[in-house]
Amino acid sequence: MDHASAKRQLDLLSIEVPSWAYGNSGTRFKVFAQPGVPRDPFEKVSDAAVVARLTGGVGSVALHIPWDKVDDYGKLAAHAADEGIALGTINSNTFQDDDYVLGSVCAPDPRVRRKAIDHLLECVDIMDQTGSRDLKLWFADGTNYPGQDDIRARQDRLAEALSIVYDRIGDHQRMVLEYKFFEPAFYTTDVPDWGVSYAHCLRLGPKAKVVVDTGHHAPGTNIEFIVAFLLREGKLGAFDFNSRFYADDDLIVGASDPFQLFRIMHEVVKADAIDPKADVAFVLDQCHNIEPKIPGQIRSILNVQEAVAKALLVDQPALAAAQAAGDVLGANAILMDAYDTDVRPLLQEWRVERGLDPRPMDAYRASGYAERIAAERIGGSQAGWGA
Ligand code: AFD
Ligand code: MN
Repeated sequence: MDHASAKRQLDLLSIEVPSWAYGNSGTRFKVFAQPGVPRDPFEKVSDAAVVARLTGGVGSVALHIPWDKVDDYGKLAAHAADEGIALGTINSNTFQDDDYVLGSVCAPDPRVRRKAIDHLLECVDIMDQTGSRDLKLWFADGTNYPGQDDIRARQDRLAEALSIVYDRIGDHQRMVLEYKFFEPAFYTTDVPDWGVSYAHCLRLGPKAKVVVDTGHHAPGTNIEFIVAFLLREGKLGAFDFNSRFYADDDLIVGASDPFQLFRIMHEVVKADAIDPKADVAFVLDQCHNIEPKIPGQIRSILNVQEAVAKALLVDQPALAAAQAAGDVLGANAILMDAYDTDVRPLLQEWRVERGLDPRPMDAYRASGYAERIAAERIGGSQAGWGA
């Protein structure tokens, strides 16, 4: 694709940032507090909007319930609109209540299962108020020891809960089911891989789709294969972008393996799925434990934009011809030519053409916003994981 066409495609790319990225976060060993961290969802939305205004590639901010519970979601949506960003995916949370010690929707106790289902239905009620399309379902459910519970029975419980929620969501809403191969459960996880998520979504119907969290695979997994397969099936609902070195590290997307991110986005571009009309949500799901929150999000958006720009530069006709001819090295070289292209000048041009500073990170540093929020956000209690 030529540069002008690539820029038009970049105009279409809309990434969703996570509200929880702006709050304090850490590992099970320590959560490091940072100055200026938001104290409520309104301040989180304001920080997300700063990233949106500087990068030009962010359309919405994902919420997490109960971390982002407010009395008036209409007021939060209006605040977001005033700041130039929309409210996006509603992330459910069935992993931080003592009742969920043996699972939530898959728990052996029907009372616990009902409590989890009621939470999911509450999230849909919130979606009706925020105008969100997607309900994110990630279940920490699983077991730690062989024999602890019945693997198939847990799938039956999961299917029953998903079916109840599916019947509740509206015609223009979706439920997106995320998988993760382990953690916090260590022996079985009830939605461990793309196949289980896909099978449940297939059974549920067209409003159920799979979420590919790039940090949720065993080392060495070919994620772009999963992405290509789900795109072909029309069942790729969303990404949760982050990167990992060893586990679900929730590091800055592209930081550990920019080539993998490029290969993933190459499949998305080839499927013409950058356009929001393709209904693939590009969501960041990260935690900036040691780096400043807003710059961490800006870097993440830049990494996704660079991977997409490289993928857009792949000479698709030449690639298809080389593949058809069985020209192994020729086809690989065509892909690598695009990956090896420094797209930063192209992106800087694109930003200037859109009236943005070509260097968003420098613009943020010069804005004084970090100093302002550190000075103003005194008192109250800083947002965190609620863990
Ligand atoms: C945790 C889970 C999962 C989920 C996210 C938001 O591992 O990735 O999407 O929380 O709820 O990171
Ligand atoms: Mn995720």
